[in-house]
Amino acid sequence: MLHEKFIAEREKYERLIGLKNKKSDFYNGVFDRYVNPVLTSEHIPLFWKYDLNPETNPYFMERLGVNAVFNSGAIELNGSFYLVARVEGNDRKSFFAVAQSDSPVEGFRFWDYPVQLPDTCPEETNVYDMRLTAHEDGYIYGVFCSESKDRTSADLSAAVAAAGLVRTKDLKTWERLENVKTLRSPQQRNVVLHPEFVEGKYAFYTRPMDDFIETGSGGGIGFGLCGNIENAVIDEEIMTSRRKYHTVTEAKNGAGAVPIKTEKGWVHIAHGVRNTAAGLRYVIYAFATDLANPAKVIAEPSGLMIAPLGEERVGDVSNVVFTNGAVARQNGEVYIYYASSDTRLHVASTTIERLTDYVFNSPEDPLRSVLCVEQRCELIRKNLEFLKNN
Ligand code: BGC
Ligand code: BMA
Repeated sequence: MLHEKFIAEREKYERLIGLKNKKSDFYNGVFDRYVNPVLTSEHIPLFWKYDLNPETNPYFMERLGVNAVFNSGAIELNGSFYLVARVEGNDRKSFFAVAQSDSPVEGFRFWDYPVQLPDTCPEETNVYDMRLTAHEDGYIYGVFCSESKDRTSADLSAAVAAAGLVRTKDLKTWERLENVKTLRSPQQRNVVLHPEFVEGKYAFYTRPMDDFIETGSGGGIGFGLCGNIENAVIDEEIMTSRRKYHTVTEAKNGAGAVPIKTEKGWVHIAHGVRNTAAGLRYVIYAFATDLANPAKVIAEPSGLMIAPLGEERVGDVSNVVFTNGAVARQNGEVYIYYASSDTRLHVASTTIERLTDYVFNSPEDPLRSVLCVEQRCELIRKNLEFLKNN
């Protein structure tokens, strides 16, 4: 017999999955926001959380709750959209799970089981933030953060972050490769595999850091090459988008979605962090690198592209938006999956044309108030002139 509460909860769940999404009235010309998040903890199947048998669970009680669903890798395969989300149990451990839909903005349903990663590192405690790269070698790679306790420190919360690496062809069978090693950086998070070979090698965006939280001498988003993907060793990391004083990237920055190829360059949708009295504030920003030399920044519009807005501002880790996945379609549509406050996953939509226009034609940050005022006055002067004549 089914528990009556299960029947009621199942109806709620089906209503949620069937909910139609629509663009919100937010406007900035760069991207659109959608009203409903695409994934939340409520999207987790009931049979992942409850024991459905009334004999062993008479009160229909959650036995293994799920706290949050957020930072997700994203890919389109044969006309379906797949999100490999970060699911965080009530126990604070994260894991990956695939949700699928025919639409990029609604209807995502989790597969019956989460991803069971091959257990190759006994000391690995937590995994999160997978980037999915459809590489020209024919595999889909997943690069994620593999976190372990720092046994050299007396501090119980001291941790080590490394870049884990898996590959698959169907998102079902995952082959685990050696963690990516960067010889000059003791810690790594936010590592992304470039989709094409560069100089005949695999190319990674990295984020060198001295410590688990502080990037220390790490100057920004790095870039390095390696010959062997099965035992990836990057000996040199050169800097692409740098952290800068008094900008949105001052405390740290990191690659987000896999770079999107456009006629004018690779468009990167990354995150920038600054420190505040209220804690770290994460925003999303964009830049472009050269088609032939994907490490070289050729355009970087001023400031942030997506900031936490309204309800997005509040959650487990408030004042955070974060992306690690976008889908750029053949027809030019782009869907950016971004999570808010480490709690839920949203979608923003734009197009390759708009993104390119934004990245290449928005002014750069002149880095000082006095110059920023000049920059703005120039825009105002032109506009007032324009309005006089139109
Ligand atoms: C958390 C991540 C966070 C990182 C740095 C990890 O333990 O799981 O969400 O990005 O710490 O603060
Ligand atoms: C990090 C990331 C994310 C998270 C963010 C804010 O460093 O790797 O997992 O969204 O912090 O907590």
